[in-house]
Amino acid sequence: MSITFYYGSGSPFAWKVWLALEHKELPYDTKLLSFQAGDLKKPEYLAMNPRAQVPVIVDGDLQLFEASAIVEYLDDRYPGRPVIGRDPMQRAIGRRIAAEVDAYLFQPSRRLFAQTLFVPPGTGNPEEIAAARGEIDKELARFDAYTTGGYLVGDGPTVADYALYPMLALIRRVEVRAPGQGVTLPPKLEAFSRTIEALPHFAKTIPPHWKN
Ligand SMILES: N[C@@H](CCC(=O)N[C@@H](CS)C(=O)NCC(=O)O)C(=O)O
Repeated sequence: MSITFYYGSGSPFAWKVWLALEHKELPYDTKLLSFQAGDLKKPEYLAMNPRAQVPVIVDGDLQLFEASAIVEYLDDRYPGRPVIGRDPMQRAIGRRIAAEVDAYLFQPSRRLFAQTLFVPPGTGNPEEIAAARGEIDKELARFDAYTTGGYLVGDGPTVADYALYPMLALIRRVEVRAPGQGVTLPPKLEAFSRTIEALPHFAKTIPPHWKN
């Protein structure tokens, strides 16, 4: 039976799960939900995720939300092509970096996105934008120290890469959509982004509305 993957275009958390599904070469169907159309607030969706967020997967009797829990489940349930890492030390470090993305990089990023990507052009609060950019810069310096431009843990992609890359891609997109208000990635994180984008399964996971 195939997994059903509910996602929203451009959600970094959904993107993490999508990269993991592809990495593990699992069969899955996608359900693209529209934030604007209120798909996440519909009763049938709230029954799967009362927090009204993407991603969700359905696998047999299991309905699961929270991206990190989903990735953990996929590796437990389908151990082939592990995505968390190969040995206990790699697994611990991969989980730690993924947790750091969620806990520390996402917070200022979400504030920058709110003032640049999700408001009419030029209407974001300049002080809020400046503060968020400063905090993102500090966080990026930390993540930059984790990479030489290749994978974050070991010699292949893991959950650490699949957590960090989508957040970096969104951060980069701010400068494209709101020139002058974005953040420049440090060189090693730029190289890291190229490493992930070179993965054979990467192109399939690009947010659909970014291709237009
Ligand atoms: N901790 C959650 C975060 C999920 C989340 O924040 N999803 C956002 C999109 S990035 C969402 O669905 N927001 C609902 C909305 O904007 O209406 C996870 O890891 O899955």
